[in-house]
Parts: sequence; C-alpha cells; structure tokens
Amino acid sequence: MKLAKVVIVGKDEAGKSTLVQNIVPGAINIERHGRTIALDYGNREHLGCKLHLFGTPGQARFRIVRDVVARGMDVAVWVLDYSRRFDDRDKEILEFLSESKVPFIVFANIKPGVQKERRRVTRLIGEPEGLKDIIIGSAKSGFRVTELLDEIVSVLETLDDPRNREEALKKSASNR
Ligand SMILES: Nc1nc2c(ncn2[C@@H]2O[C@H](COP(=O)(O)OP(=O)(O)OP(=O)(O)O)[C@@H](O)[C@H]2O)c(=O)[nH]1
Ligand SMILES: [Mg+2]
Repeated sequence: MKLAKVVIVGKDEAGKSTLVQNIVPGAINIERHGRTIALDYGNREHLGCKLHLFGTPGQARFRIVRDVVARGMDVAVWVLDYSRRFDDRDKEILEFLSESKVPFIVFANIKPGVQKERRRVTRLIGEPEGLKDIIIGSAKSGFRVTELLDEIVSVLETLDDPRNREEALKKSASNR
C-alpha cells in the first residue's frame, strides 16, 4: 500500500488538532493547556493509501518544531482560520509552503468567530505554485473532511504519475 506523510500547518488555534482528531479519533496530541507544543499524530487508510498525518504547532515560538516535523512531507494541508483576519502569521505560513515546494491544499475552517473573514481565499493568498485545491469546511463538525481526504489522495496520485516523473527528470536535467 502507498504510504504518505501528510503535514497539517496553519497559525495558532486555526483548528489543526481538531482536524486531525476528526480524521483519526483518539490521535495523539502532545499539548499544553490545549495548544500543541510538539505534534499531533494519527494514521488512517483512505482509498488505498495509508496517510500518516502530522499536525504541527501553530504558535510562532514553536516554529522550529513545525519545520522539523514537516521535513520530508509529501503533501501539506493548510488549515486557514476563516473566522479570523488573515494576518502576518498566515503570510509566514504561505512563505513556508512556497519555500518547501510541496503541493498543498487549503482547508478554510469555518468557526464561529468574532470577525468574519470570508473574502475569497484566492484574494487572501493569491495563486501560489503549490496550491492544488481549496476546500471550505469545518474541522469540528467534519463538514467536507471526506472531500479533503479524497483530494489528498488525488494529489498523491498525480505525484506518482509516470508522466510527472518524466517532467521532473527533464527539469532536473535541464537545471544541471
Ligand atoms: N466551532 C468550531 N470550533 C472549532 C473548529 N475547529 C477548531 N475549533 C476550536 O478552535 C480552538 C482551537 O482548535 P485547535 O484544533 O486546538 O487549534 P490548533 O490549530 O491545533 O492550535 P495550536 O495547536 O495552538 O496551533 C478549539 O477550541 C477548537 O474547539 C470548528 O470547525 N468549529
Ligand atoms: Mg494543535
């Protein structure tokens, strides 16, 4: 069976741990006072793929932990807090993903919030190269989480597509 490392990033309290729990009930969360300080971990099978899910801490002071946990990821999920204003911490995540050069899916998490940041996601983040899809859902209720898993698997399949491998080889040859 295909194995994949799926890393969940996003700013503090965006809903990353909630999402991991929704996908794998009882997943490990190494936390303090409810905030992830090391990681979330759980795995599950979906459409013939074994997905190893790693949630990262969102607090800026644990950025180094995120960077270490994310190393070697195949695909990332960016949990974007759709109830709070898009700010510098979101921009830092966008930079991190762009530098990582991994394919990623945005999961815009609808939470009841003070501020409603419902501008179109592409107006907030643009159309960065790695962006594969945008799913608007809820980490807590599970709304559209199955679609997220479907999309993760379909991104993984495109990575395995031999035509993409050829393209990648050609690119690396021309860069030599
Ligand atoms: N109502 C509602 N609340 C949510 C949803 N997702 C997350 N929350 C709440 O938002 C708070 C933060 O959620 P977490 O999942 O801990 O956030 P996190 O991104 O893991 O936060 P850090 O570990 O600090 O980076 C919790 O109180 C959750 O219950 C959602 O879809 N709906
Ligand atoms: Mg967390």
